[in-house]
Formats: sequence, C-alpha cells, structure tokens
Amino acid sequence: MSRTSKRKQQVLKILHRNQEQYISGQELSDKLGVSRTAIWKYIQSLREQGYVIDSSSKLGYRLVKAPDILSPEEIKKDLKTDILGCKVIYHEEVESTNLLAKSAARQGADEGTIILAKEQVGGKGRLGREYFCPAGGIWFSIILHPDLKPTVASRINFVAVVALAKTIDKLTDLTPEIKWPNDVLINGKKVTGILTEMSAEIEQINYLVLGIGINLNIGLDKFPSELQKKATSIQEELGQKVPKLQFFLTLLENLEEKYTKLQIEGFAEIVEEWEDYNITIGNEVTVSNGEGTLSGQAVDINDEGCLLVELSDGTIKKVVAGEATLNTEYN
Ligand code: BT5
Repeated sequence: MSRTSKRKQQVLKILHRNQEQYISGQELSDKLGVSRTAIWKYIQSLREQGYVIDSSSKLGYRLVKAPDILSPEEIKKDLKTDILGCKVIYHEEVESTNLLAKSAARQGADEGTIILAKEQVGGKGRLGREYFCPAGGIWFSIILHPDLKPTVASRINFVAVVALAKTIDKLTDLTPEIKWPNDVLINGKKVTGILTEMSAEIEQINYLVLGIGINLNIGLDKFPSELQKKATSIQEELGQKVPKLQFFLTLLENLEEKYTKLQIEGFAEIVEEWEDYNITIGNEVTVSNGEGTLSGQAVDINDEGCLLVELSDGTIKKVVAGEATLNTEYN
C-alpha cells in the first residue's frame, strides 16, 4: 500500500472512531503529520469512494455514512471471525480471485487470507468453464490449510455450500436449496457457485483455495440470455437489494463456524446440516461427468462427499464429481 493510501486509511479510521462528532482538519493534520490541504485531498478521495462526509469550516469533518462496499477497512471494522479475513485484499477488477489466491498461497499467505474483487473478467467455474461475475455480486477466494487428507478435501465444498445456504436463509425470506455437489438454488435457479482448487501431496494438503461467487445485487437483465434461464440473483428473487457488507460478514462467520465444526466434530455433522437444504437426495437424478451419464435415485452422500445413486437394477453407483440434473419440474 502506498504512503498516500495508508494515510487515507488512517483518516478513515479516525473518522469512523469519531462518527458521532466532528474532528477538525487541524487535529487530523497534527495526528498524521501532514498539511491540512493533504487532509482535504484524502477527504475528497474518500467522498469519491462513496463516503458521505460532512464538513464545516468551524467544526471540521464528520463521517455521516459509509458506502456498502467490501473494502478491507469496512470489513475489518466489524469482522467477528478469528481465522477467516485475517488479511483482506481487495481489487476493483481482476481476471479471477482464485488465480490470485493460488499465487498468494504459493508465496506462503496465511490461512484465512481473502482476495476479493468488485468484478471478475475471467471468472472460473469448474473444469475450465466460464463464470459470469459482474459488479454487484460477491466474488472472493479464501486460502485455507485444512487438517484433512487430500482424498476428503471436497468436504470443504459442503462447508461452503451450507454456510451460503444458512446466510441466505438468515438474512432473507428466500428458501435456499442445495443441489449436489456445490450449487445453491433459489426457485430452481443457481445463485451461488463454488470452485475449490488445491495443491497437495499424497498425504497432505499444502493449501486449498476456496472460491465463492454470489449473485447478490445484480438485475437478471444484466445476465447473458443463455444464463437467464438457469441463473438468478438474490436481488431478483427478493425484489430488492441486500446490504452487501452485512451479507459478507455473516457468511464469513458461518463459514468459520462450519469450518471449525468440520475439523472438530467431523463431516457427519456438516452433512446433517446440508440435508436441511438438500434437494438431491431422495430424488431421481441424471448425473453426467467425464465418465458418462447415469440416471437413478440419489440415495446418500458418502464420507468423501460422493453422491450415491441407486440404478434401476438396484446397484449403487458412487459419483465423485459431475453435474446433477434433478428429474423434477425444475429441469
Ligand atoms: C461453479 O462452476 O459454479 C464455480 C463458480 C466459482 C466462482 C467463484 S467467484 C470467485 C472465485 N474466482 C473464480 O474465478 N471463480 C470463483 P460450475 O459448477 O462449473 O458452473 C459453471 C456454470 O454455471 C457455467 O457453465 C454457466 O452455465 C453457469 N454460470 C456462469 N456464471 C454464472 C453465474 N454468475 N450464476 C449462475 N450460474 C452461472
């Protein structure tokens, strides 16, 4: 961070701390050891970011309202987690936060480091698919060092998808549903996606990058037409925008709680919560992946997070990864 942006952050911190009262330009300039003109410039720049700052020639400056943005300063101010968000890196526009997070992880970034972007221009889905990530959504990746064997790393996806469903459930009147493996749907359409990537040896995970995308405050008309049939946004379903910062902070708390639960209590506890939102188990599904396509009744999730499908002849097939289509009215 440059010296200028560091000072601007210091001004913001002081304004936040004194939100009820004015603080004079002189006091700010004494505290930071810079001129009053410099302080005025920092204030202008904060206003351009969306901060509403009242100024009076007699009294000084007072923060009236902070914008609803996911800047590290706004996140850190109200963050209640211990691990997730220990460091937050924010970008206006990136290709993909997962790419940046993998590179940070290779350089030894701490567990819990978060890379966020307002917009992604090369957002990634699974298997090299593209993911549409315009401004208004939440696009971020977290670096994790879970105490898990690589063979059961996909348990992290269950942690994430349960945390997402819980957050939507808590903050809105909507009914989130989980479709195996990683999708949260609302009224049958996808609102969140998860991309987990890892570097591992046979016995241990070096690092894992959990990438999460949420269609939060995006109008459906902004989506490419081919996506409008299968994707939706929380704003679209709710008919109004949702405070982004509150959503993100609640999600981090839920993620940390489930992540800790996974490592202390075990996977069965997470699957139990997953089942509260599940629309896959108990339904007729068609699952396709690189190995082909099969149809049958989804009967269970095993210890590795695989879907168990009972075929018409009674045999049970284990599906490690793939696309599940529910043979219901939605599809
Ligand atoms: C996913 O892949 O759902 C994983 C998405 C992960 C996105 C996050 S954002 C932060 C981090 N940085 C990244 O670069 N990625 C992660 P998959 O299950 O393969 O679904 C991909 C399919 O979903 C596409 O082929 C489209 O059909 C559809 N899709 C694309 N954009 C979408 C969107 N915004 N909402 C819903 N569906 C979408």
